[in-house]
Amino acid sequence: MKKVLTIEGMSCKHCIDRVTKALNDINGVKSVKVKLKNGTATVKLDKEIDNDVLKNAVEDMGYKIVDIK
Ligand SMILES: [Cu+2]
Repeated sequence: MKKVLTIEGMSCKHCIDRVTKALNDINGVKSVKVKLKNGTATVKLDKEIDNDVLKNAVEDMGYKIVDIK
């Protein structure tokens, strides 16, 4: 299972690392691939995770989620 997060505010490799770590730390997240150019994070999940959990993890880091598919 997979979700694609569209994130506003990422501007450099440091941002990629922070977002990747924040998402990886969530129980049930198997892998995270952030594409800076597209402003997206593709998250592979071991189990269903509520969109709010993903959103809060990223927004706690100071970025903004504009879409989750
Ligand atoms: Cu940055």
